[in-house]
Amino acid sequence: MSVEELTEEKGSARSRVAILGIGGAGNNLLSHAISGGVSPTQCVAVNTDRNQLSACHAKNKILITGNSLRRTTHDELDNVRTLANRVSPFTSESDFTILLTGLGGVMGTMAGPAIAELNRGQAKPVVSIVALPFIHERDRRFLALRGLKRMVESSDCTVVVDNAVEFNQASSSGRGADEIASLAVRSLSEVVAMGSSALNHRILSVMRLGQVATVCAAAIRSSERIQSGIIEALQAPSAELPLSMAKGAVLLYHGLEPLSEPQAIQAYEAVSSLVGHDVEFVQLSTRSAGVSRVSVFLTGYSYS
Ligand SMILES: Nc1nc2c(ncn2[C@@H]2O[C@H](COP(=O)(O)OP(=O)(O)OP(=O)(O)O)[C@@H](O)[C@H]2O)c(=O)[nH]1
Ligand SMILES: [Mg+2]
Repeated sequence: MSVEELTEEKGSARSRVAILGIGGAGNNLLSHAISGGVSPTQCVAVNTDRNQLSACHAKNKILITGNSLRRTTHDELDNVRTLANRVSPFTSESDFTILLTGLGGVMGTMAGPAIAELNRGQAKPVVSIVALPFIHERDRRFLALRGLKRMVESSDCTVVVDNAVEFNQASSSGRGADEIASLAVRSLSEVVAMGSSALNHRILSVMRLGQVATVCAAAIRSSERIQSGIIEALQAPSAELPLSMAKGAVLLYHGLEPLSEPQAIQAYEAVSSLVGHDVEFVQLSTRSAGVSRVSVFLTGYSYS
């Protein structure tokens, strides 16, 4: 068993996290995360659509004008790179990037990977959280899978949230994918910002076990019920990937009190028994006065 509990280290330099939302889905998911408690000042919305951009709650906004994204020549790739460069002033001060986008449209599929690559080129990790189109968007799903290939090449880890999956969380907005993506952003950004560089290194090493990850979440009545919460969460991962192929798990718990060591071990045992084998495991608790929640990133999947 490889359980590793890492606790918040006081006094160490905090990481600064930039959260980017690209295109329509990216902007919506960003607003969702901000409504859930993410600070708008750390968020940057990028879009070709002026109305979507102005509706987004992010503090920083970049409007991409013209239809330059629609052509696909080599010149065009340079263009996408230039667009990506416009993001740099907003992310230069941060040392971790979370990128949110939908794949299958033009903006997110073209500019998302380019922006991820550019940020990562500056020696900063990039975790992308991408929404895949609904089943009825057949042509878009095809495009999205091609976009996903570029996204995984450009990111340290790509968390897939498939709109086609039926989520078990009764979501207030009726869109489980939005709820789970926004919870993933909130919990990851909070944990990265509060942790030490050693902790972030450990989280990243588990996320980098594969190119692709899923995320699962559930509300928990009390930390005593952590095992049943994990069972509930793992019933509905954000993409249809077999649990048995996961190699790692990053467990983030939000509750009144952090998980105790025995509870953390119970949590690990629940994850490993559902996956069917031992996994690399890191868990971290953050305090929250609201409803207790657990999110589990299952990592180690390859793109194919
Ligand atoms: N979960 C979720 N998915 C969304 C949302 N909006 C769009 N999507 C999905 O994301 C895919 C891409 O759509 P958009 O983000 O609107 O596309 P875009 O990147 O802005 O690209 P263009 O508008 O074509 O330039 C769609 O096929 C939808 O399935 C959203 O608010 N939530
Ligand atoms: Mg759009």
